[in-house]
Amino acid sequence: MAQFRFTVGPWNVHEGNETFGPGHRPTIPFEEKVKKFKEIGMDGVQFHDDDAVPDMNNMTEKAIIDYAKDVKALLDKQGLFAEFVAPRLWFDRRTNDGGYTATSKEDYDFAIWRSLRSVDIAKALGTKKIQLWLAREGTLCAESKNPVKAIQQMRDAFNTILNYDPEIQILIEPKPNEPVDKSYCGTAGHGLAIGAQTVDPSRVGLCIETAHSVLAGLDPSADFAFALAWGKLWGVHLNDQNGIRYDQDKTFGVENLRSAFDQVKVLYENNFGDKGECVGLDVKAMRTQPAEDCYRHIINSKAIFLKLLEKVKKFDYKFQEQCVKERNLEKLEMYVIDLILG
Ligand code: XUL
Ligand code: MN
Repeated sequence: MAQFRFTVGPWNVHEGNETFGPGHRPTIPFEEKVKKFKEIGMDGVQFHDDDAVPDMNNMTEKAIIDYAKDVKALLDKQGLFAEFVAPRLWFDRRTNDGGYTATSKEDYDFAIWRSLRSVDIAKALGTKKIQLWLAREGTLCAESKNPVKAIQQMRDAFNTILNYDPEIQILIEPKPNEPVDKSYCGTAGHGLAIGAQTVDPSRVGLCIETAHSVLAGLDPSADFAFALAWGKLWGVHLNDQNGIRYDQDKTFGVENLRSAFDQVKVLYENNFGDKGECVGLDVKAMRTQPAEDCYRHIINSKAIFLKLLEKVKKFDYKFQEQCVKERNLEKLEMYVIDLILG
């Protein structure tokens, strides 16, 4: 029986900034966010490396680990765990044009340095999971890179991380575009393919995000199933997305309710969570949301997930079987709609 544990990252409570305007909500200190996460029913926290250790570029490797240990104590105090650490390779000027696929050796080395520090931070926080959102691994200008070499270089970077610590696991979070224009590793299939080329494919899996599947023109629940079929769905980022446009990170289920139902269904049917996998809610509040209620999107995402879970548990497999036998999929479809609406 699937037991779901919910996680979010500090970036999921943001000031409301977007491309066309700055944020207008005040910045909430990390410690306050963590306390609130517990209050609203989260079980764990997701981290970018510098969410855990803010000034890490200017710190020694030992100081980074010590700082991360203090963050672990803070989590322990709240009864929360760390799900993963993700090296933030999309911020720095040096990784503007890719980290693992950088065209300059210095920039590549910086990306590796940050990635290995993420491993150190993960260990200090008590997790084995390194999540790689390959934000800038691709091109803004196709002719600027040798694509074959760059993709092999990305595999080399994964190998360096895997070789650095024999326990560490990599979760690739694929996304087809944004901020990069043309991604080299845009889908679950790409993630698994590159994982299979590493020194230890058994330590490379996936975190699939609803919106990223939609952006690739794919169905999120089918993407989950694809990873589940090989035991590779090690995390999910649930949210919602209105078609192929900018990445929206909407509250789970608000745009495509039936798709959200199917996502919960496939997770439930396959005991997602039994091996410690978490239901990550990678959602962002609308820019209009007032500061006094700026966790509402997280609260709603969990509530919608649990409401859909109740519906999933009522799914009549006998009726489904009958409809399939009769080839009466119109009948089955109406049943699903009635179940969701009922
Ligand atoms: C961006 C995205 C990130 C990652 C974590 O599209 O989903 O928030 O999940 O770095
Ligand atoms: Mn995400």
